[in-house]
Amino acid sequence: MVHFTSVKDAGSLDKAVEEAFWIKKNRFADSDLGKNRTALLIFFNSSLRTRLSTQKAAENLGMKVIVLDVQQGAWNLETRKGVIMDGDKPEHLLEAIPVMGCYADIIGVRSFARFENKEDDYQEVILNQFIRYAGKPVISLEAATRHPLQSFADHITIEEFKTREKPRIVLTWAPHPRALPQAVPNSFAEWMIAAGYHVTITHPKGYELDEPFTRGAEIVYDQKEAFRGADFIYAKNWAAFRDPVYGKILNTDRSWMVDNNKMRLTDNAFFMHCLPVRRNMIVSDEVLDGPRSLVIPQAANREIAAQVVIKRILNEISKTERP
Ligand code: SN0
Repeated sequence: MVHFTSVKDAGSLDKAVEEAFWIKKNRFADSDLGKNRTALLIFFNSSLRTRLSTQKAAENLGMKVIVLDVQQGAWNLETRKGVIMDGDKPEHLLEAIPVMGCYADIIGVRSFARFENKEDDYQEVILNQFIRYAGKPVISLEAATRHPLQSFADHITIEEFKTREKPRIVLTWAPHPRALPQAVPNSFAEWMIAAGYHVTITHPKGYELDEPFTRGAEIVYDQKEAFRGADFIYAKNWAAFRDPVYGKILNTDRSWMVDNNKMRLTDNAFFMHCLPVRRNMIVSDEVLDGPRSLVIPQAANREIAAQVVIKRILNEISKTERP
């Protein structure tokens, strides 16, 4: 594995989960693997879990970690190509990326969809510039269209809690006051389908996701119908994908919130969310604080997912460096 940006970079998912379970029990078994190596984590957007869990995972493997929050203290970075830089952005990504590559063995990047230009977002312009110009392995810490470390952690969590071979997973849209990216639902759907689970997606009309991510899932517009028989409910808000309303909020229908009444329609399902979650918008307190909520185990598995990915990359680096 050279870069990690989607489920495709995980290879066999059975093996990835098996490796995750092993690492969970043997977190410090490879604490020399990353000796004298540096992970640079770059954030264009806020973070709590991703920042902490990725740093922790890299440190478990003996790496040194530098975190750069672009909003706080770094030069404001120009990302558009071919512009005259007479505005408020003193440095271009085209120099910043190879410079960062000089100081790091692995680069993690968080860069959300900007909702300014759908093509730029869906072509992953920023992430791909890192891949092209850093000269080092790149890990997506949530890019414009995917959040693969989250989906991997979600997969590990489902494997820990499932009671049948192929559980019924329901991804439900839920209301939110702001327009949020499609990265988490895209990536979750894509990963769960690749894992071979039975996947249903429910959302109000108009919130259809980009089809390549959801191919293989059943789309049900009636949320209650979708919840029947579910083993896992995964809630998430996202803004519209389709033109001409890309990145817009179409509907804030509060009746889509996940509450105990809806959870009763399921097969005693677990509740999942990637966090941060807006209480009593996305999900009621009673569900989030209830016995079937998995949001904390999911977050705990972020460290494990990141450690599997970083370990594989470190192994790859040592292989290629060997004479
Ligand atoms: C991000 C998202 O992609 O939806 C990160 C999720 C891991 N979430 C937010 O930006 C939430 C912001 C808010 O105002 O609640």
